Amino acid sequence: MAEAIRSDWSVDEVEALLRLPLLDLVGRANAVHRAHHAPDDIQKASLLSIKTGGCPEDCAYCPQSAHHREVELTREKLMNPDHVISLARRAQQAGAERFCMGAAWRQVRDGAEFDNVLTMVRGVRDLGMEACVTLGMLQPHQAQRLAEAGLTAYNHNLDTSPEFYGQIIGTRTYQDRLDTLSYCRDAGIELCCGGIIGMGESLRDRAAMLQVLANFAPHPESVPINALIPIAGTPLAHRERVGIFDLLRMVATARIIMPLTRVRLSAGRSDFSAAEQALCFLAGANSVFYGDVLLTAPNAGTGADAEMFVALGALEDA
Ligand code: SAM
Ligand code: DTB
Ligand code: SF4
Repeated sequence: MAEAIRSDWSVDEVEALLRLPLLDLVGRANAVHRAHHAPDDIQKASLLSIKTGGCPEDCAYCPQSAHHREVELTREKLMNPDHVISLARRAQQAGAERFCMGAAWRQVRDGAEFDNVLTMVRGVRDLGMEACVTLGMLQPHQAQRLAEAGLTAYNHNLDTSPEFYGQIIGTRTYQDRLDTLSYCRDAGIELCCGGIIGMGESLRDRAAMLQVLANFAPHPESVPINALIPIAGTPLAHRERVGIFDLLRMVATARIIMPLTRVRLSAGRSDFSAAEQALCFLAGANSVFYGDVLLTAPNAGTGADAEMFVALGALEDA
């Protein structure tokens, strides 16, 4: 019988999972995965930056922060809804099931720009796609309006542990993040909430972040696991790239403690071979960002992904 879904994990328990012998960890994660999901169901989510750069927040990893003046990035104002919807249609034709739109805002302000985002959400839903947005902090009435527009999910990452957070972001608090997440939950919007590894955090920090996520009741419906893309001009530009086994441990542990969640291989995926990604799918990852770019950084191309999905599929008779 499948074990109960828990929301009372301790950091010690999560850290113990992260530290298991790798093959035991992956084996356990695979058993949980198969008890709750079809093993070949991998969601494809396409990303679009609808407003790029010039963000007042100081997130150390992010090329879109106005604090990192050395980053080479062209700022772009909010895109026109018709254009966004036409790109969503194109992503759908390429096989994406979810369309995620990101704006480099600290918070949403009521007015014409927010109204345009609501138009984008309605347009994406009218195509029959799932719609997700990530717009920074929200107030309760804004979450309500997004829900009324038909938004499927709101992306708002915790990024790291409560203890390490202050080393990465100084312009907002962990509690600010938790507040926005609770407004979304109250409005009936699914949560897409995860984090980044490879920013200099300890294994304990990784465990602590996963513990916060797994103690939401219900769990976030999607948990993106990002491997830091060190971007020139950001304070984290010189961090070493995350290795596959660190990513695998993170994915497998997330799967074990959040059995029903979609665990998404997110930023940094293009550094890993199809075989390495296949290990992550075995360990319970069942979603990817799909398309040639993430928000501003390159992603695994759709060509390489098409090859990978063919290789992962059933063999046809020659
Ligand atoms: N401004 C909104 C916010 O912070 O919620 C939305 C956009 S923000 C770019 C979305 C997420 O992208 C961040 O929370 C972070 O997890 C991820 N991200 C940004 N830059 C990254 C990088 N260089 N490597 C990995 N993940 C990154
Ligand atoms: C998430 O967790 N990762 C995505 C999405 N949610 C919005 C963004 C990754 C951004 C990587 C850096 C860039 O493209 O600028
Ligand atoms: Fe980047 Fe979002 Fe932080 Fe702004 S709030 S700097 S867009 S991660």
